[in-house]
Amino acid sequence: MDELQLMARARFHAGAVAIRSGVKEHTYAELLDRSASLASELLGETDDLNEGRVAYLAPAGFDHISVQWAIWRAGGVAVPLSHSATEPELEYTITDSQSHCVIASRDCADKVEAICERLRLRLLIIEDVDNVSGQSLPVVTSGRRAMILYTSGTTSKPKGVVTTHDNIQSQIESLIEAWKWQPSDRIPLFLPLHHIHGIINVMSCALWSGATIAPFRNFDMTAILSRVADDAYTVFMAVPTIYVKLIQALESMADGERSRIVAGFARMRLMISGSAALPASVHEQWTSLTGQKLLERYGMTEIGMALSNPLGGERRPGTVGQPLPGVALRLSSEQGEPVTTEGEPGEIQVRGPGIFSEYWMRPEVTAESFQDGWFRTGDIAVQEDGYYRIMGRRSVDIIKSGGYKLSALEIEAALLEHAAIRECAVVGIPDDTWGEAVAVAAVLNDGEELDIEMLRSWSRERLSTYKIPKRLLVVDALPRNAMGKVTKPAVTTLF
Ligand code: MLC
Ligand code: AMP
Repeated sequence: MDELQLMARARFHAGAVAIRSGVKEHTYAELLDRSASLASELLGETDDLNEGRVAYLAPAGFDHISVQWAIWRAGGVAVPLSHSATEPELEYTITDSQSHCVIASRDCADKVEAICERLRLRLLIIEDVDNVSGQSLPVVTSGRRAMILYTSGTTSKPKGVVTTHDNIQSQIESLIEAWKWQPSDRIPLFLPLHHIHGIINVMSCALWSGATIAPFRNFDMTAILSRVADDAYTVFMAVPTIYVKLIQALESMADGERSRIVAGFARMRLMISGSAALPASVHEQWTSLTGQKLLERYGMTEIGMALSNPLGGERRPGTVGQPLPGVALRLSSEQGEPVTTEGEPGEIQVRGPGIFSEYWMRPEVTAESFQDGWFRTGDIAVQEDGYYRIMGRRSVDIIKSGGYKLSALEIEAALLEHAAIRECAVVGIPDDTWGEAVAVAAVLNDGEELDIEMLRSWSRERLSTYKIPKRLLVVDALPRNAMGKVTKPAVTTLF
């Protein structure tokens, strides 16, 4: 096959509207044309990027998608950057991925200009690239690397998760089958586009199906709700924090306005929650407000989506359903034995064509993440009446806040650079809106003083908003184990 499937499918849907932003529309044909021009600019004198990494930063929309497709069509590996990242965080992603070029929209360029100058990298401004026609593009086989997404975890710096075109195709096809995506679907896209939820579940599934995306720069609740009332969308995907915020907003509205919006939600074909645990109480509140039963599913950057409540059958609050098409899943005990008894907890391990190929430039970490060919997610679950329920994570160093995965170790490393802090331990504490909020217990250097506001304003230069501590507890000493190593006790004993 000469062309990647995504582009071949776009040709099939050429005249359909791929993106609708207010009154502005872009067809699939326009995406194909624009991405070909950008690909040709990226290629310059070469005929194939040969998996060279290209980092990019642009708001959700026509330019963003054109750039992603251009990188793929030129044979490159797409490295999406985060809008909320600080300069040191952006520089880390660009250098760790060894990107040779950065593409930005004009309004985002100031975030990467200084980095590109310092690292002597090419900075391509999307709006400066002219449209050209008749360019020849390389044949990109689907086994090649396609994307690197940065994910936090039990290492102090985020790791690059590499997926091939084949991995991505499997992840998409599994969801198209399970959730019956159709060309008539219309979905708002407000989740960040440096994470799998926004990139695969929303953007790529919609584009694969010939559906229409309505992009937003971020979660603009007022604009989105007014479109919901007008029946602009058939499918809706969000993290639990967003449903909590929506419930709060709907409950504080005047009756007339609320009933118009609620009726819009009620008419949607499908509403999905994922990326963090959806409390059963939120699930039930949403149903009583809108009549919609949210479909909760479970996934991870490294594996795509793995478990889902059914489209057609019972959607059980507090559970994540059953394995999705193409996903083999097992629970493994602490001793590494398969768990086969209902109600007995084990680590979720996954196998299948959608699983990532490697952590970028970290062969040892990649090898440690698999057990006999099964990817070890670090999430603990049980099976109850045939449905899986997530119980928590193996590591306290992983925090999920607002749907973002955060590494306690990364935040600790940043905070230790503060002159007042001698030692610290970062943990996630339960939070009704954010799922977990970042909290820090710190031992100060002699004679130093620190309060949460001082710490937060200092952190702003170094950490993305959602990594900035929300609580600080100054302690005389941190708890230690027999070896003298700091341990993290249950949060209730700390805060
Ligand atoms: C922001 N704030 C937080 C916070 N994030 N406070 C506590 N904890 C957090 N995590 C604070 C800010 O400091 C600010 O406070 C105020 O909240 C508003 O910030 P904001 O950034 O404007 O918030 P908002 O726009 O409302 O964003 C919330 C959100 C966003 C839920 C829309 O966090 C989001 O888009 N999350 C989705 C992340 C995602 O896509 N994850 C998927 C990963 S993939 P102040 O005081 O400054 O006003 C994955 C796999 C899978 O997980 O299964 O899908
Ligand atoms: P990320 O590494 O950002 O892709 O986040 C993946 C992690 O999000 C998983 O390992 C889980 O811990 C968590 N997660 C995703 N979906 C759910 C869910 N429905 N319930 C509980 N946790 C979830």
